[in-house]
Amino acid sequence: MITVLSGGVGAARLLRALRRHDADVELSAVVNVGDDVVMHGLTICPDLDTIMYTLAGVNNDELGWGLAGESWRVMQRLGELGGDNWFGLGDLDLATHLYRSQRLSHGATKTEVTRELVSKFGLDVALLPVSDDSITTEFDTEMGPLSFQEYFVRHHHDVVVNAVRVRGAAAARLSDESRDALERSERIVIAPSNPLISIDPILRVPGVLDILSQRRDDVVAVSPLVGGAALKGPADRLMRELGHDVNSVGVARFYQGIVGTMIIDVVDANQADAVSATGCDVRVTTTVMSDENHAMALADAVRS
Ligand code: FO1
Repeated sequence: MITVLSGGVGAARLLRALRRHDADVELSAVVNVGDDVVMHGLTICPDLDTIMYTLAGVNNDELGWGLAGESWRVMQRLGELGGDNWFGLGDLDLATHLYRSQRLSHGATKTEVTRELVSKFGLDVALLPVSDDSITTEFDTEMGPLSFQEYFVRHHHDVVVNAVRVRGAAAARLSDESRDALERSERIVIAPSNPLISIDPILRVPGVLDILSQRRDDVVAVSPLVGGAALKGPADRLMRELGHDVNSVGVARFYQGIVGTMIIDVVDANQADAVSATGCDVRVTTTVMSDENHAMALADAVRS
């Protein structure tokens, strides 16, 4: 069994590669819920949905979120009515949020609803919200406090961030399913997701750090920075603004004590010694899953 600590796109691609690499391995993902948001009364779980849509092969590759072949009639009409439409909910995507929200309002947990959706999408990967309790990532910025999606979508993550807060994480209960996956897996992988806003909210849930530090030799992290830059999103900018080195060494320091092996990109081969000096093994391979061969190479590195 392999369990992947997951944010959105990078984790989705890694999970897809791991599934293609070995059709039989038991795969699960412990997924960040700090980006989750209630909009128009609907509960939206961007990381869970990005992974689900990607594994089902129905994701919108250009946008990196939402569904392929999407239309936007509801948002257009909402705008005409003067409603908030800066957070784009496609007509097809809305069905997922309606389904989830109705089930939650009837007392189902996020874990249960996700299991139902995963089964309806015909997937054989267990997608596990790290907790069923409310966890909300927020930013202190030059504009004042912003919610995750205000920062990320409304302001295009183009605002100086002074601090990140993960409200609710310290009091959240690690779901039984997530705990079981983390304890039972022979390999735990930290996906090439944003360490500060995708992985950290998972690490802050009580119990996760203890399990990872005890199982350190089985934990492999893939650096999301290549040549000092993130492939997508604000990881590089946030690392700089929050005082971390903006390279794989900075990522390795962030994960110090919980990771036995860091996988860094060939572009960063010259950082291998400095990464290793943080106290972990280093594997150098291609980490950019730009085509099937590269994705398989990364899956190989993660498993070996
Ligand atoms: N990202 C955007 O950049 N613009 C959007 O309008 C947007 C809408 C959206 C709707 C549903 C969903 O599941 C995700 C959505 N995202 C959108 C992506 C998402 O908010 C972020 O990429 C993640 O939260 C960061 O991991």
